[in-house]
Amino acid sequence: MDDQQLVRLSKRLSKHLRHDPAAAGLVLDEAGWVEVDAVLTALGMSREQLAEVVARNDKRRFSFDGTGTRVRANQGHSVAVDLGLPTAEPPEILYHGTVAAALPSIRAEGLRPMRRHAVHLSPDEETARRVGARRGAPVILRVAAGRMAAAGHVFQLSANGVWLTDAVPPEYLGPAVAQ
Ligand code: HQG
Repeated sequence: MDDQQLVRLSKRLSKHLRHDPAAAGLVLDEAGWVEVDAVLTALGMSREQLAEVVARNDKRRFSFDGTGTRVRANQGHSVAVDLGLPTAEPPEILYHGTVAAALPSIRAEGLRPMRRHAVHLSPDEETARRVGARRGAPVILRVAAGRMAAAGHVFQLSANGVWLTDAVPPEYLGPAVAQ
């Protein structure tokens, strides 16, 4: 399939596997999984197309389970799911890409999950820059993840390399660096 179709199918999958399964008549289990056959029927795609979207997706947003009979989004949900990810020891520094307009509120209350389940943190500045750039001119905040973990904050690493945590209090945020 061409790149445009890949993006289109990926967006539809994201919508239904993260945010609105009911709109496609799908029901996610508590860990976010749904039967592949149900997805194919609901979204009108072939098994080969689904496999290609899962394999070629630029951010590896989706995974099949071990048997290949179920599929889920790796992170980014707004519906209630417990992905069951193990807790992981983060690197000393993680990064968060955002825009300048959000900074006053972020400085006051720290990073919050907003409409998602967890705050998403990036392992490197380039990834954070791209995340921030979705909303405008990106700025990057350094997050003292090592200090947070030492203070008892829990981190999880999604299957596609995104670090997840409940919230980042302002004292763990470094200066904002415009890109
Ligand atoms: C901001 C995409 C005001 C936060 C990306 C962000 C990522 C605050 C926005 C993944 C705030 C939330 C997640 C506060 C946080 N006051 N604004 N206290 N705390 N914010 O989309 O991190 O393509 O939910 O800075 O690439 O931008 O969907 O989070 O601007 O990996 O796979 O509130 O989503 O991946 O926005 O992005 P989001 P995010 P996908």
